[in-house]
Order: sequence, then C-alpha cells, then structure tokens
Amino acid sequence: MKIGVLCHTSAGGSGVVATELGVMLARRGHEMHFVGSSQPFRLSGLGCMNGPYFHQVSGFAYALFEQPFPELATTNTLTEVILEHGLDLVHAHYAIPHASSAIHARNITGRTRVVTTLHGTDVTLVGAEPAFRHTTRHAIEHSDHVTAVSQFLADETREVFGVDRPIDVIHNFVDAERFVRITDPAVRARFAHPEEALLVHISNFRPVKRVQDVVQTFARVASEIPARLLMIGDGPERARAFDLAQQLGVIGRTHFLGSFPDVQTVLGICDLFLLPSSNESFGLAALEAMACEVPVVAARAGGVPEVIEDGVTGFLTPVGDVDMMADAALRILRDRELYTQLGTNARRAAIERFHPDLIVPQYVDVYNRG
Ligand code: GMT
Repeated sequence: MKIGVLCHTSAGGSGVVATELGVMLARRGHEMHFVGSSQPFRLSGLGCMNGPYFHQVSGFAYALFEQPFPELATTNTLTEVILEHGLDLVHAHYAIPHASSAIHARNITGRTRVVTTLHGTDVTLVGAEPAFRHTTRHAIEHSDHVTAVSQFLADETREVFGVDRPIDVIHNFVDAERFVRITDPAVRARFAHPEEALLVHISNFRPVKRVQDVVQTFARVASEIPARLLMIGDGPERARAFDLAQQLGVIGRTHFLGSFPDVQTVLGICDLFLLPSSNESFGLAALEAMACEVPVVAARAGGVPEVIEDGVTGFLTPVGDVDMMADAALRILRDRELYTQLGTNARRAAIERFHPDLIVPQYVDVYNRG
C-alpha cells in the first residue's frame, strides 16, 4: 500500500507511535510518505532502504497575513504527495489539525482514504476546548476510519463529542528488540552508584504530567534509601520541577537530561518508572520502560490501567497521592524478589500484549477496509 502520514513531529507519544508504525510498515513492504514541517523526532536512524520518505511542507510568509496558515500549507503539500505518488490512504495522527488537513486533501483530490488515530490530548484537552469542538467533531465524523489508543479514549470520545461511529481500539506497541534491559554495569555507572536505586520519568513536562509529584515522590524515597532520579524530556513545568527538587534538597540526585529520541539507551538501566499523570490515554513511555523490565508506579488515570496491571507489572495509586506512590516505590525497591518479579512480568506483558507483531496488523486490517 502507499500510505501518507501526518503527525506531530516534535517529542511526544503520538509522533513516536506514528514513526515506529511507519518504520514497521516500510519494513513490511508498504510505501510510507511522512508529510510535515520537520522530520519526526524519532525518524532519523530508524528508517530502512524502503523509507519512510519525508516530504517537507513548504511554508509561505507574507506581511499581510497574521498567521502563516500551517494547516493549509500541510494540506497543499499532502495534496501534491497524493497526486504524485497515488496514495491509497492517509493516516492522520490526531483529529486536529491532521485529520482536518487530510480530509481537506481528500476533498481536493477526490481520491485516497483517511484513517485517523486519536491519541488523547486531541480529545481530552485540545479537542474539548470550545474553540475546537466543531472542527474536531467534523474530523472524527468524516474520517473513513477512526482508531483510539485505549478503550478509555474511545469511550471518552463518544461522550465528549456525542459521536456514535465505530472507533477501533488499537493499543500502543513497543519494539521489544530495541527496548531491553541493559546489564552492562559501566552504562549504569554513568548515572548512579551501585548501591543507589535509579528512578526515571519521561514526559513532555506539561501540567497534566504532574512532574512535581515525581519530584515529591522521589524526595520521600530518597529520604529512606540511596536513590537517584532521571528526568527525561522538556516542557513548561520543567523549571518548577527543578525548583521543587532544590527546595526538597534532592537537586544533587535529580538529573534533568532534556529531550532525546533514543530513550532505550537509558531506560534499560533504570529500576523504577514514575507516571503520576492526572490524565493519560495510554502511557507509551511506561510501556517502553516495561519492555526494559522496569516496573511502573503510576496514577490510576485514563487508559493507564489498560497498560499496567496493579500488583503484577507495577502499582497503581490515586492521582496526586505522593505518599502512596512513594510507599509503592519503596516496597518495590526494598524487596529484590518483588522487584525482579514485577520487572519480569512487565517485559512479558509488553511482549505478549503490545508486541508490534500483534498491533501493526490491527492497523493494516483497518487500512484494508474499504
Ligand atoms: O502528552 C503526551 O504524552 C504526548 C501525547 C501526544 O499526543 O504525543 O501522548 C499521547 O499519545 C500517546 C501515544 O498514543 C499516549 O501513549 C499518551 O498517553 C498520550 N498522552 C496523553 O493522553 C496525555
């Protein structure tokens, strides 16, 4: 099949899913064409001989216009790619703006189909904003097929937008060959002393991620056992998290590593992943940790219970309850047997429930529907 892909290209779960899926499909012989203002965050280094191909959106700035019309520019470039390469379908990751652009390009060309994947923020935050409710509903209703990354998100979409169209639930997946435990002590020694527990959090540091809860939980853990925290990613709450770490006296043991695409080089040496988000449609970073045998302590929010089984692959706690999060973390880190069991279960769940060989064909099935 010839497939166009629209996604957010900066660091973030939806762009990662789009990229990893595009790469998997290219390896399976499909012709993949990414269209965007820049190359997706994780794409470089992952591609193969057969692509994916990347088409940069041509912008246009003119003094009369207050805005450069990025969605129209995307629609225009996508239209050209559809016409030039005869795309069978466009997979839009996010209802707005991507499904809207794809539907517009479909209308202009009179060909191709639009498959839209809802990732979360488009429905729970952005899409539900009155400013976007009509455009988001239109994009959902007029896509040829719609998928959501969790049952929670599919239900939420129906409720928020009052749509009753079919929505296929297709969970996120993880490449369990790339995301593995790293046993080389020299790699771990770069970040922690042998006796220290290594906790990690990865996100875009938006308010919904509750990164202050990560720091507070870590401070409680570090007051009981030797420990270090890796904060991976960047975003609006980073400075506040930094200040809090300083205030709580753990700044010397908290390392803000910024944003980088190959997180598997670090995840595989960590002991515990913290995910305190107040809303999370799936939690891809937690799944990537699980594949590396890292147990997860997460807030019971959104679709997270579809990923993390309480007491089996980690622990779930109420949103905002940092004491309970710290207790769960300490329970795991103090009990070697429990830690090993949860880590083993986590990797097994990643392979048995979220392997690309299980998930990618579900997308192909949707693509093959008329
Ligand atoms: O907030 C983020 O984590 C980024 C966001 C995105 O749109 O890139 O991630 C969303 O999509 C991911 C991939 O499907 C999901 O795993 C994340 O749970 C989801 N984020 C939220 O729902 C907050």
